[in-house]
Amino acid sequence: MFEYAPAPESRSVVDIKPSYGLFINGEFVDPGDGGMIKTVNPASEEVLAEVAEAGAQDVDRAVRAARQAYEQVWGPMPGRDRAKYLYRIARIIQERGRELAVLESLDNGKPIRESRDVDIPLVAAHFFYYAGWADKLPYAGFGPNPQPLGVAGQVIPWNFPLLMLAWKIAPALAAGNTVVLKPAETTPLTALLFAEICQQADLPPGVVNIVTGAGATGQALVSHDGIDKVAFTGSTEVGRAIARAVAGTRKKLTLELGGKAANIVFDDAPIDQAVEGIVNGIFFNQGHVCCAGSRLLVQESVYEPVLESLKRRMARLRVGDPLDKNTDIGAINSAAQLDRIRTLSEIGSAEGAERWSPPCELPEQGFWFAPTIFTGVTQAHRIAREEIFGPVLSVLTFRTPAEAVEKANNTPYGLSAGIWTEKGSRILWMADRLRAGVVWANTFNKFDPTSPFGGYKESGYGREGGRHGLEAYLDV
Ligand code: TAP
Repeated sequence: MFEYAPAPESRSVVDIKPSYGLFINGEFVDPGDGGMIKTVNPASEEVLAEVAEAGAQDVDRAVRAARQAYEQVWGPMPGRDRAKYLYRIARIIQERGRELAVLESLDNGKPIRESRDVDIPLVAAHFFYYAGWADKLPYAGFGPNPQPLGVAGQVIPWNFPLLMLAWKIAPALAAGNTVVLKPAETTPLTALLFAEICQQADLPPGVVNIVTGAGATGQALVSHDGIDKVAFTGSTEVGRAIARAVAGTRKKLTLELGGKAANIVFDDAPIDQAVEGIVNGIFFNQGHVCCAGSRLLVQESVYEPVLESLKRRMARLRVGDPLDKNTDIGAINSAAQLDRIRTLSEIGSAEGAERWSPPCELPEQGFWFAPTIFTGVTQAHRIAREEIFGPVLSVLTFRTPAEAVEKANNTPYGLSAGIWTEKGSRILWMADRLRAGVVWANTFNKFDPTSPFGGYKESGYGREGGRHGLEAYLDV
């Protein structure tokens, strides 16, 4: 597994400061009523920096700055001028792409190949895409004069730190809102670098405010009276608490929550191509993906060849240093997440499923988990029902397309699904019946800023991306 290790991408391309304040009203300021928290590199457990933990007063200061910027500058600004700022931000993201990718891999643990080739290009693409909408809102199909909502409070998770920021900030700003965003406690650094990019782009002070901190900071933000809109991505449990907190207020709410997607392989699918899609579906980003294909449904007649080929492919996956360009699976983002993955995997074995991982040496320091599959899984098993949010795949079988649909839909979630088959008619038949916000056919984990993304059932409501993503930030 570790035959050859070329020089890792140098971390010297990024300048990490020992300590960061909060980004409020266009400048970095010390927290008034909060303390400091450390953020670590999950691949080494080395402390990367300390960041401010915003208290309720700090959040209040950020919301006031956002309100003033909304009323005096950003709200009244013509769309074509807002677009100029968004294009400028998009270009700076491209120019500083290498720095952003290295910082993302250091703070999150994801392989540099993914942060460099997937995350950062998509971040820039979101800003370019929504910049294009800023002066065309009257033509977006929401009536002749859609209005911004005001100040948006946005809370994001740690799995795609900068990409989730882009999904939230780009449409909000294009529609004329100002924002206060809280990144996840374990991955604040690229949001703070983004704050520097806002300064570099001369974005008017207060349009974007970044308040770092833990859950309590998020809670203070979503329950603040001065915000008009809450956008949250994270767990279903916290999403429920937020829905309760905003119920009966004037705040509009969108929720992007968990998932337990079925990746469905029919017997006519090209096996090698399907296996690549299975691997990408569950091992991309260590499986820390809300729409990960974490339940593999294989048609019984091809179960043996698919499993054999999948195991062969898994044996070639390289787990290790996220900054090494040959790494396929990086570090698990935190000790807490590693613990959750371990616990659910042990429950999988205890409930009778058969566990398999390729031979795999894991580094001693840091948080690691070998790519793992469970076979002999039934729908009653917890590993088939609960989101593991790690590199762990549960394998089930089916006989008929109707049974595949029934099993795929047998989950409280409904974010995504994948279908592998040569038959176009079957793809359409399945897509009509799968209760999932996104259905991929003969591919998986494909994202594009022009496509709306979001869930059914307990995966949340509202859409991000595409024209639909604007609606969440407009009074239509
Ligand atoms: P959460 O624990 O829900 O955290 C998400 C964010 O909310 C973090 O910034 C967190 O702060 C903050 N937060 C925690 N408690 C809060 C509260 N009471 N009020 C307001 N904010 C609060 O989720 P996570 O562990 O970061 O992410 C994993 C989950 O997110 C998975 O279930 C995954 O499926 C889901 N997810 C969904 C999507 C989409 S698009 N549907 C995308 C990514 C992830 P701290 O980080 O400081 O705790």
